[in-house]
Amino acid sequence: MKNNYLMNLLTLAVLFIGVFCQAQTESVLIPQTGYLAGMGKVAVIRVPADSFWVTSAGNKVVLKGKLSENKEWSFSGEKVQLADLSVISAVGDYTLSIRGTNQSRVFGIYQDPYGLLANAAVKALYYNRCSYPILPEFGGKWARKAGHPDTKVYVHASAATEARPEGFELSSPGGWYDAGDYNKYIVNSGISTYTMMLAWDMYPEYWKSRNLNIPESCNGLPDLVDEMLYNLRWMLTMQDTDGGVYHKCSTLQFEGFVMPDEAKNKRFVIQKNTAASLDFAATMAHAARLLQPFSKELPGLADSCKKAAVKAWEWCRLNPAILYTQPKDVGTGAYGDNNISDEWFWAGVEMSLLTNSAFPDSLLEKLEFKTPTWNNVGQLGLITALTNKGQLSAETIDRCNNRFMQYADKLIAIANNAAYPVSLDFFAWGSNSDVANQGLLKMVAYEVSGDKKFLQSAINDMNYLTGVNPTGYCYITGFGEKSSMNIHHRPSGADGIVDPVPGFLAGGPNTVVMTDCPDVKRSKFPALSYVDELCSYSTNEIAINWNTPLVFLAGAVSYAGTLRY
Ligand code: 9MR
Repeated sequence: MKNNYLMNLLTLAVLFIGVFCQAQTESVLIPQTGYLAGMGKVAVIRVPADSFWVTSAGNKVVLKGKLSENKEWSFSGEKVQLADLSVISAVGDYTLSIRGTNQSRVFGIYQDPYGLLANAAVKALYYNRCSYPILPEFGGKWARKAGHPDTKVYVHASAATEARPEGFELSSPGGWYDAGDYNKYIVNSGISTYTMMLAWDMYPEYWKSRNLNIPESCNGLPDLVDEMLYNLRWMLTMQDTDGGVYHKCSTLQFEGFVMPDEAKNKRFVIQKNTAASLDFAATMAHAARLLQPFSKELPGLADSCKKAAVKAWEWCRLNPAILYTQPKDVGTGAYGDNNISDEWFWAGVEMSLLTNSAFPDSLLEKLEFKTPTWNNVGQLGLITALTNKGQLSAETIDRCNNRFMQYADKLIAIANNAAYPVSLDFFAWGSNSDVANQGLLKMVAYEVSGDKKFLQSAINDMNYLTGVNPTGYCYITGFGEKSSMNIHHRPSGADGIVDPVPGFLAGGPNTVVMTDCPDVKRSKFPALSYVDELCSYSTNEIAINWNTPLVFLAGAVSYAGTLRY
């Protein structure tokens, strides 16, 4: 009896502490993997107050400061204030306390708060390899059997030609599973593979020394490049003999939440189209140049990429506007895109660098450049142009630079005015990847201009993803004290292991689909509308095109904190 009473009391106490701590955690938002030592650091405060103080681990007060004016963020329907902690630069653990409230939070300052995360973001792609067993020595408790050999996939009616009629068998093994589903899509693979290549192009010194403990780690190539190659090689299998490229290698409908080796439905290559072929041409053209220095380790591969790029490009010139339409019997990801002028621009830039063909000048003027996504790839063309200056005329570079920097400046202006210091002005499906891609653009702007405001803003983007956001989540699995746990990812859902596969960026809040978890009440504010439940395919899925900008950004800011300064 007495024991029962004590137990109840204990339970109540635990509940109370739980609720209390929760409230505390939510009121003071800090990046949960730590701040980067030598750079600016802001915390977002969600209780009204005037000032704050910071104590070091030894309980010494190291900073007293005023909070900024409060500002409203319409995306989360709240007013918040900022605590500027920038003057503290000594590595260590600290406590930030808000005067006049009982709110405080422990935070860390480190030389390299993003290095492990950068590694894990690449490793997540390894965990998502198709046709591949994840062995315990590389995958730890997330080891699993290989799934989807894809050595026999079938030509779908929508892709049938005389040479390859409906039902024709071909082999399309390897590549990464696109996301939480087990299918493989060319348009999404294009931007994802490119983003990995860009990370290598821009930060070779950083990436060449990173050991990710993947099976290829000792093959003499950088692990980042090895992981990229796993998807690139699959992409090569998706080209038809006439040069056109299939949209996807997919089952007719999504598989259930089972492990890869248990998902055995027939797979098809579906409908060639111009967007897929342009993305393919751009990616292969870029790869052909990137792989040149590795011709000893990878004999013939750069050449094969070049041939594939030229063939796809020629096909596009003959078939300039074939858009993907989802066949009636197919229900997997559509990735349909009705505006492909940005794809024409990106592929045009890559082809012009590869084969000395004309630069797509008219598109450079006409296009509206946006934050990169699978259906908005114009910026990738600008980035390639700006990072390969040598081969283009000074006048072309100037024009690319103007267009690119105009957009980068716009991002900074948005972040400077926003209550949360990020550049989002819309919450799309995969909003977190927009933050990551905006961070990527800022890092490119930083490299191009040398202006540190871009680096600082990219770091703020990283901090948003690791906890300085209205939900208080660190959106990267396996990192932070409150991180996404129940991602919409078939292996994570089916493996019987509590912890999700680590290193994945959850898609993030948005209000596009409010009904994916019918039993969960969703906030109408887009920045708060995130559900850490497996059912939430619209906010809690993971995807290769969301993880690769995280790879780029985490690596770039980790480089800034370590090798660079
Ligand atoms: O990322 C895609 C997003 O932009 C679309 O709005 C959404 C709905 O069509 O689809 C997303 O992509 C999904 C793809 O179709 C299938 N694999 C999972 C992708 C991430 O949710």
